[in-house]
Amino acid sequence: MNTSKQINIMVILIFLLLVVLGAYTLFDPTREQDAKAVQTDLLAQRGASLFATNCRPCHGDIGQGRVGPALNRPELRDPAKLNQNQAFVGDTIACGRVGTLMPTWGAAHGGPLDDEQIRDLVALITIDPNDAWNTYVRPLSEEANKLSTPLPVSDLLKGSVTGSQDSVCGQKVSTGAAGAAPPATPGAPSTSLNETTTDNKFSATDFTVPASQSVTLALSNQGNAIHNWHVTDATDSAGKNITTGDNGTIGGQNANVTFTITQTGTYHYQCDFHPTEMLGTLFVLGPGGALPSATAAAGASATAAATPSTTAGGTGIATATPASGGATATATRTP
Ligand code: HEC
Ligand SMILES: [Cu+2]
Repeated sequence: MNTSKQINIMVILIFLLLVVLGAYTLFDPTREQDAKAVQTDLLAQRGASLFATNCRPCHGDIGQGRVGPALNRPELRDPAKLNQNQAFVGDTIACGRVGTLMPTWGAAHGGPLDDEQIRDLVALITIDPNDAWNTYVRPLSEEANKLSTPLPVSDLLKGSVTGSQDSVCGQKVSTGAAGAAPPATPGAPSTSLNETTTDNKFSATDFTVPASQSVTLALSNQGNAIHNWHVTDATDSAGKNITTGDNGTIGGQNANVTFTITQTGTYHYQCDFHPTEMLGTLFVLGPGGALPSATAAAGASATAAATPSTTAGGTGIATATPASGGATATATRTP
C-alpha cells in the first residue's frame, strides 16, 4: 500500500467521522428535549406525592379545589406564561397567603418544604406533564384517603389549620372593613335573586325581598376560590339556616337556596369563606313595601311609602342606590 492511498483512506475516514458527528449534533437537540421531558415528569411525580400528603385536604383530590382554589386550572399551565406562572405559584407556595387558610410552606419562611420540593409542586401545577393530575395525583390521593380522610370543609374553616397572620414575604395583613356591609337602601322587592361570586366579591351587595313569600337565590360562582351565600341574622320560616351550603360552592359551579322570611327587617349576608370581604344587606319588606320603623331611614318613620325612598336624609350615603326602574327587574347588579 503506498502512502497516497493511505492518505486517501484517512481523508475518507475523517470525512465519515465528520458526517457522523454532524448527524449526532443534528439529533442531539431532540435527545436533550427527551431528557428534559423525563426530568419534568420526575419532578411532577414527586410533586404529586407532596400534593397528596400536604395539599389535598384544601385543594381537592386532583387539585379541583375545595376550601382553596382549583390548582388544575389550564391557565396555570399556559405555556405562553410559563415563567410568570412559575414565579406566581412558587411565591404563593413558599410564602402562603397572609390572612387566609393558605399556609406558608417555604423553609426559608419557617415552613416545612425546601426549595426542591417547592420546585416539584410548581412543575406539577404549571406544566402538568402526562396529565399528571390524573395519572399521578389521583391514585396517590386515593391511597392517602384510605389512611386519613381530609377534615370536613366546615372544620377546616374553623381555623384548626390556619395560614400565617404575619407579614411573610412583605405581604400586608388585610385589616378588612370587618363586619360592615356596604351602605344600601331597599329597592323593588323580588322573589328571584341572582348572585355572582368572583374572588373575593359579591356582584350584588344588597337585595330586597318581600316578607312571607318564597324567595330563591341562585348563586353562580365564577371565581376560582370557594364561596357561599349565607344570611347571618335571620332564619327561614321553617327554622332552617339560610345558606347555599356550609361546604361552599367551588369555582365554576352553581347553587340555589329557597327561603321565606316572615319578619320584615334589614338583615345581613356574607360569604362564610371571606367574611370580611364579602358582605351584603338583605331588606325584607312588608306588604306596603314597609320596613319596621327602627330600620327605616332615620326620623320620619311611620310614613314609609310604597316605593322605598332613596333620598331619605339621615347619613346621606346613597351610593349603592338600587336600580329604580321597572318593578320586575331581578336583583342582579354588576358592579
Ligand atoms: C389549610 C388549607 C390549605 C392547604 C393545606 C394548602 N392550601 Fe393552598 N390555598 C389555600 C387557600 C384558602 C388559598 C386561597 C388564598 C386566597 O384567598 O388568596 C390557597 C391558594 C393557593 C395557591 C394560589 C392559587 C391561585 O390561583 O391564586 C396555590 C398555588 C396553592 N394554594 C398551592 C398549595 C400547595 C402546593 C399546597 C400544599 C403544599 C397548599 N396550597 C396547601 C388553602 C390551603
Ligand atoms: Cu367567598
